[in-house]
Amino acid sequence: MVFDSEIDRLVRAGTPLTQTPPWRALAEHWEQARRLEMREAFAQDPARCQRFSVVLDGLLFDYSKNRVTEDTLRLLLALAEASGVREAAAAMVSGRLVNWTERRAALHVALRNRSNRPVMVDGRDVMPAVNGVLERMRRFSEAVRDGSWKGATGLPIRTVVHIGIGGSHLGPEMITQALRPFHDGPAVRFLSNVDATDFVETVRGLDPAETLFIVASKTFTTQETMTNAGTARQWLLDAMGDAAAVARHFAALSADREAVAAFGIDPGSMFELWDWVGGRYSSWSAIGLPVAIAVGFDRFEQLLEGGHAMDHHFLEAPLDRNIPVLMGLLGVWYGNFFGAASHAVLPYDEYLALLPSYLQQADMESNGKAVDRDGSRVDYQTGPIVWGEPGTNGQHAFFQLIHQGTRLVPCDFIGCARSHNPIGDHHQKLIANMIAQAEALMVGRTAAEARAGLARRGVAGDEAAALLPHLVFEGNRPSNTILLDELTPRTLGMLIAAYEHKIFTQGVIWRINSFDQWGVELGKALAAQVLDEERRLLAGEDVDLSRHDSSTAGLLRAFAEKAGR
Ligand code: G6Q
Repeated sequence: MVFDSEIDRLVRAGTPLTQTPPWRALAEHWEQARRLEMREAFAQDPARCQRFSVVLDGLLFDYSKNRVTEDTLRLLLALAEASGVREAAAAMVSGRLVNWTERRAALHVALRNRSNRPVMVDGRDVMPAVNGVLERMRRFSEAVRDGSWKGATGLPIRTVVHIGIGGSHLGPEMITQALRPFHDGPAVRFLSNVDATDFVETVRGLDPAETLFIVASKTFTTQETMTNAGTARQWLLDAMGDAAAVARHFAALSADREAVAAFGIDPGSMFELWDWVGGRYSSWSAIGLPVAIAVGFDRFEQLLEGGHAMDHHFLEAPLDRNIPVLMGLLGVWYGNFFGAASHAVLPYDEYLALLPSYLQQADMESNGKAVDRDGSRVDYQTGPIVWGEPGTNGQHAFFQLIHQGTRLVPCDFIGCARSHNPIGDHHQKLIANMIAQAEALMVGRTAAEARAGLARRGVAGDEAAALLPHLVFEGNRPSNTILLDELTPRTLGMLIAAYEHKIFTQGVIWRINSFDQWGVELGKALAAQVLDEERRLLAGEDVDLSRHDSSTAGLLRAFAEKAGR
């Protein structure tokens, strides 16, 4: 094992995690802390916001609207210490095999290591390779942007289509969309689903002679991506008629040089990533090429700088002032002690519309695990269900449940002080909504307040009594608010890295491997097997489906019958 914490030693000696002293202290404390009313805590301590917030470069993290006291934090921080969060972080950034089930390092920090300090993997510094690929990305993105990269007929590229899925898609698309105000390069579209509709709609209206496809796949074997890449190549060849055109219209982002060459992509247009870059942590690598093409390489570097600044903070700041550690601990507090099953991400910024689905993968694929570091089934909750939509839209949809439903849903509100589109009072309204929602979730509405409201409306007697229970809001619903000065490549980099380290912190506390994804691998293998059976059924063969349950076999036969008609 790459690090050995106090809790590891206790667990290995037979004490379950939830019976270790730091965990038990929290469980005991929870008995009274669960009764804490935030509204009273704020009334008693006018400095609560100041006490429970951290400012870092253009990012304010306010966690004062949480069901915590100084004691709660002290106990949560003790859990982080005893879990070895610091040691684990040091192990990760020094290239140790923190992804032990795949015998790999997890070095996304090296991709944004602007200090350039050596990072060793298997005794070799990876920084020269990282910087080499970045330099090639700079040259290539500049050539595509300034039109010196020509298509096969001599025309410059007007549209880039990025083909990838999962970790090779969600990050680049989310970042490209978030940085739209900075777009000054060719248009960028994203193609991910194996559903041909996605292909048809993505290339609709494009001229092949002015289109560049970027095939992003670390393994270069993923069914969806390779199918889309093959269809894109055919679409190009149908229009251009010359196989040589592929070299001018395709680039690849991958760890597999041979597979890229076999597909027919020029090695000069291949940008490498390495096995120590996890898919969902790969936007900082060559996988970020579409971002660099859209907004320019200098801005891509600013994104890396923001990530690097957050790495520095995560590694150096005391735990009680450490944004990702605090985010992680609050998640543990709600998930493991209050029983919250989900976590809502609510960006009040249209440019961050894809952040919830990006974080859904980052978090759920990383911490959706039920087996601990020693291979034992855990008997406590691990990663939450992450979901969300931008505000204010969400307010008119699912906020009802967060305010008055039976489930506790801790929320992250994310907004920016300055808008890229300061038109009229839109931005004031947007942010007023965000701040008001967080406040309303916390304060709720008491029966006395609801009664007073009814009286003001002239509703009294039996009618008021009947309505009253429906108008009461329990309140005491927790949220964090992250306020960025402005959405820039740098603050976006900080935000993403903060969430990455939050996820890591939680993985360490839950003693799980946040860097593997056997569930995804299973999906990849199963699809291949079933596809083979489906094809044979469609060809009219008599296929033995007895290995399947009757539902699966029945669905396969029904599909073949209906599709074959
Ligand atoms: C991410 C996962 C997964 C992966 C995709 C695409 O961490 O591993 O989402 O990114 O399955 O894989 P390829 O990049 O190999 O095509």
